[in-house]
Parts: sequence; C-alpha cells; structure tokens
Amino acid sequence: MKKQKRVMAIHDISCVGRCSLTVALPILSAAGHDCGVLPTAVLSTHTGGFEGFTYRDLTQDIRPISAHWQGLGLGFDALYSGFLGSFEQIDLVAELFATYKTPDNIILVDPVMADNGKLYTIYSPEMAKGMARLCAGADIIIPNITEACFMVDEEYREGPYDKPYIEKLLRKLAALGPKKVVLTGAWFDEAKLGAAIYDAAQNQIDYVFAPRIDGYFHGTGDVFGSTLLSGLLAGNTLAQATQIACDYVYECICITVDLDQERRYGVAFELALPGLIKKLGLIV
Ligand code: PXL
Repeated sequence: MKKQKRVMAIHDISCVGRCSLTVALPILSAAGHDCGVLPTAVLSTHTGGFEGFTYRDLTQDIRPISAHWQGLGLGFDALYSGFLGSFEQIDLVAELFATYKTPDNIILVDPVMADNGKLYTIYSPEMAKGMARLCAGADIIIPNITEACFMVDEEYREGPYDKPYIEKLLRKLAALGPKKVVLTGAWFDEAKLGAAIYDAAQNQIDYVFAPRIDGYFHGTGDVFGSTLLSGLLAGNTLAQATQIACDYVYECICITVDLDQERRYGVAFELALPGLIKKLGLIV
C-alpha cells in the first residue's frame, strides 16, 4: 500500500455553511489523505448571505502552533491555504510556506477574497495586494476571475469570456511568481464552464470543462480546490486533477439543485463523495 500523504489545510472554520475547513477536511480525508488543519478564524457562518455572524480571528495562534509542529519535526506533502482571518496572516502564512517548503511538496494557494466582481465585505483592497504577494511563493494558485482581476489590476468582466481575456489573466497571474495557475470560472459558451490551466515553465495552456449550470453556488471554490489537491496527491497530472475537480463540483451542484437546497448553506458535496473516491481509484 502507498504511504499516506499529509496535508496542512489553512482556512477558516465557518461553523455552518459548508465552505473552507468543513469542506476541505472531509474531501481530503475521504480521498485517503492525512489532513491536518490550521484554522485562521472561527465564524458562526460564512460571510456570504448571512447577517450577524460572529468572528474570532486566530492570527495570534499561528506562530505558536507552527513552533510546536517544528518541535515534533513535522513535514507536509502539501500546504493548502484559503480564506485568511486578517491581513497580517498573509505574512504569517508566507512564513509557514518558507518553513515547510521542500523540493517535492506542493504549496497550493487559493487567494480567497472575492467573487462576482466584488471583494468579500470584510476585506479591503489592500488584501488583494497581500494575496498577490502570497501567490508569489506558491507552486499552484487557483483564483477565480474576480480574484485574478483584483490581483493583476485588470478590468473584471462578466462571461462569456474570450481566449485573449482569459490568457492575458493567466500570464499576468504567472508573472506574480507561481509555477502554475488554474483560473476558475472560465466559460466561452452557455453549455460549458471550467478552468484554464497555465504551466509557466512549459508555456502551455489547457482548458477543462464540465456542463455549465447557471447560478451562484456557495463554497464551490473550496470544493474545487480540495478536490484538485486530492487528485494531485493521488498522482494525477494538474490537467487530470482539474478535470476531476470540475466534474465533482458539477455533480455536487446537480445534487443540490435536485434537492432544492438553500444555496447559502453550500452544496451537498457529501452525497457525491462515493463517486469521487471511485474516480480517484480508491474503490472499484
Ligand atoms: O468559500 C469561501 C469562504 C470561506 N470562508 C469564509 C467565507 C467565504 C466566502 O464567502 O465567507 C468565511
């Protein structure tokens, strides 16, 4: 049997609403990986579609937690960052990357901060500059189109998109410093939506798609990132892992639409997990 891969997932805990750690932990675990968590903040719900949520920032805990891990001699096959609890956490997470980077592990950054052309309510534009800095130290970044535009100072457009717009974003994102870019939410016609992949060293662009379902589904960025990482750690190429992630997000959305569930509570990713672990080759 192959050795398990150890992941450190650096996101918030939104107690209700299926995003960030309540999505990353179950998906990576179901995929067979040993998933540790570093919570960046604890919120009663996520910030998209709820009023009056509580917010506990855990910035002060990051260095002591990491110091303990270093004492244990821990290493990670992947570090995966998402929603950060404060602007100061950008430098702290960059410090974690510098501490735990090895020639073989994967630093995956989802610069979670914006969607649909707007920054999340709790963030100011300086967060975009900070996230761009954090992306510089990543092996792979997975922004959506809004986050990409904020980080590279491009005008945000609504889809459908064209290749020149998407590929300009990819190249400007790669110029921030990451080795590979997966830009989510790319679509050119009503039928399909997916991701554009850019490998800077190979100067290669690939596209992967799944059927497009109109509407906004909360937490799908985190479902996508966790699945993509699960696929990479299982030995897939980036294009294969991105396709697996697009297909899984599509499955989750189909089930959520079928069940007529309230969108702000996230997608029913749990019900699509058996299909995912089959696709990852864990069960036949
Ligand atoms: O899914 C992204 C996300 C993560 N964490 C929190 C959020 C959001 C998106 O709104 O509010 C707290």
